[in-house]
Parts: sequence; C-alpha cells; structure tokens
Amino acid sequence: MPQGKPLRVAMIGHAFMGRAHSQAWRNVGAFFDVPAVELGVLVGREAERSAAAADQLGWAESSTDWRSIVAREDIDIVDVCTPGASHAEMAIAALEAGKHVVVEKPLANSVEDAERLTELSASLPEQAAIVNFNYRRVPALALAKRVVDDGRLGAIRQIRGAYLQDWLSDPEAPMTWRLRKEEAGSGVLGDLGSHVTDLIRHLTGESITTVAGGLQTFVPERPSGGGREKVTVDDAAWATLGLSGGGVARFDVSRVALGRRNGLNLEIYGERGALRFDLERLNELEFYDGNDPDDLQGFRSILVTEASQPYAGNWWPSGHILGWEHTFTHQFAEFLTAIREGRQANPSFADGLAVQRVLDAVERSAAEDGRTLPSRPDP
Ligand code: 4PW
Repeated sequence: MPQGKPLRVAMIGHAFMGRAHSQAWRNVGAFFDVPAVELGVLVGREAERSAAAADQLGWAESSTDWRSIVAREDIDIVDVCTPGASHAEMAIAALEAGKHVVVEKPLANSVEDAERLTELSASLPEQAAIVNFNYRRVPALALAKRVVDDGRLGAIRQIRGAYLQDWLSDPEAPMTWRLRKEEAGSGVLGDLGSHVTDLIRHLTGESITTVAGGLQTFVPERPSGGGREKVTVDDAAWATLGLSGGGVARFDVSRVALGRRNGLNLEIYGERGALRFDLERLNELEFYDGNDPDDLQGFRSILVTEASQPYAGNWWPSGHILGWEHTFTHQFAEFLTAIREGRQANPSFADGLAVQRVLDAVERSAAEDGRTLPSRPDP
C-alpha cells in the first residue's frame, strides 16, 4: 500500500508506551493506505538497554543522544514517549528542526509548556503534530462519535466517565517516575484524567466551561532504593465539568481502585438517546434509542467489527475482534494521513492544551476547596 520514499521515525523512550508505539509503527503501513514509514532510531537513556530494545522492537539503530538524533536530516518524524517533564523540550526541538511530531499524553506538565508547544505548532502548519489520546481511536468510541455527530442522542445532558486502575493499590508497590510531580506533572489526574477529559471534549464536540474537582493521595510514601520516598502526586482525582452546550460531565479516576486493572467506562445521556462503553468489552458499544417503540426500548449491544464501522474494515473479516494495541495503529494512520494531506493532525496540540487547562483547573479547585485530602484520620 505505502508508496514513495519512506518517512524515517525516531522514537525517544522504549518502556511501556514505546513498545506500544513500536508495534503501531511496524503495522500501520500493512493495514492502512498511508505514506510508508521506516523505524529509524530508538533513543533511550542507557546504551545497552536501548540497543537491546531496538533489536527486539524492530528499530534500525539506537542512540542515547536525543538532541543529535532530532537534528538529523534523515529523520522525518520524532515520536516522544518519555515522562511528561521532557515533552516540551523534546517536541520544541523536533518542531524547530522541521520534523513532524508525536507526543504521548498529557501534552506537557504545565499549561505554560502546553501553550508554548501549541503556539509553535500553529506557526508550523505544514508539520503534523499530534498528542496521543489513543482512546479516540477505539472503533467503538469512534462509532460513538459518529452517533453523537449524527444527532442520534440530541443535546447531551450528562456524561459519566471513570478510568480506574489498581496497580498502586498495594502500599508496598515501589516508587516510580509516575509518582514524582517533577517528572509526571500530576498523578492519575494527568495519566488517566487527561484521557477522560479528552474523550468528553472529543465525543461531544463541546468545550469545557467550568471545573470543580478534588484530589486524594492514599499512600504518602513508597519503597524506593532501600528506604521510602514521598509521593508527590494524587492517587485518585475527580471533577465535575460544565459543557458549553449546557450539559454536565463528571469523572472519577484512580490507580488504587482494587480489582479494576484498566477499566475505562463512559456513559453519555442525551435528550433522545444514550451510549455506554466499557473498555473491558472494547469491541462493543451500547446504544439506547429513545425513538424505539415502547415495547422494544432498551440498550442494544452493537459489535463493532463491521467494515461499515470505523477502522474495522482495515483489519479482519466481520466478527474478528480488535484489541487495545490497535488504537495506536489507528492514531498513526490519522497522523500519517495528515502528513500526506499537509494538514494538522487530530488530536492536535491545541486539544492537548485544552485538556491541560482542565487538569490545571482541577488542581486549583482541589487546593482552593481544601479537597486535597490529607491521608490521615480525623483527630
Ligand atoms: O492507556 C493508559 C495510559 O495512558 C495505560 O493503560 C497506562 O495508563 C499507561 O499510561 C496510562
């Protein structure tokens, strides 16, 4: 399918997200009609580990020097898969070197950095820039977007979103960069709250006009290098968001919700219909049509594997389900299509900035209302 000289990719970071991105870069040209890509250079902090990861994940070379790689003329795309603290510096260097840029979410660790990135990207319209809110690319959620856009729900009244994980539930789970504010920016708020916020904006096509929220840290210290280290971010976060269309959205996110390994649930209620989605059954979308006759009303479960539905036709015959990893391939298909069409990619850095502003407002709301609750009992 792909034609022309391949676009060479350099990816910075090779942990969880780097592995997910690598498989998408490898597969995208085999399943989507997009410009060809080559997995050029994998950049990591340690030479030996980076070389081993490059071998395993299919990259031609490895390096520990992201600055020199980003400046290289034979690199067309820079994919930033590092902790949030380095997103702005790396993405700015890549954009200034003339590259198309992918950045993992959240776009940055502060509104100021997200603004700098968005302004720079807007001034370089021929360079595609995307922030990786990959859940937009779950086929069932892309179908949900189509249902909302077609007006099948009418005006949106309420949205309930929950993104719950439990990998930090054990107080003895070790310290990681995701628990250090200076590296991650925030805790579950930025990690998972950013996804739900993006989905609320994306699915409704509305902006978020008011924010009230709270944060909670349940485990204040964790094992680290033989001792214990202070956790400087939230374990759980919540918010109520006013929507520009007059509706209201609510989200709860957590990394200590025991039993929920990676549970993303969304419910959207409109004046004429409703939708429900559960990531643990990601090939299904539930739709309630208020126009159905009384005796047949109820949620119907739609299996999203038909060629007439988003993305499914690019993969397997009807009924053959897809997984979480496909969302990254779909995202890169959109990104590469934007490059071919010389337009901005979606979700853009402006979308990343809009989400960052909501995350920031949740933190301020939590601080102002005293809802950053101390993890000790009442006196
Ligand atoms: O999609 C989620 C991410 O955005 C993943 O399940 C893990 O949690 C990794 O980072 C976040």
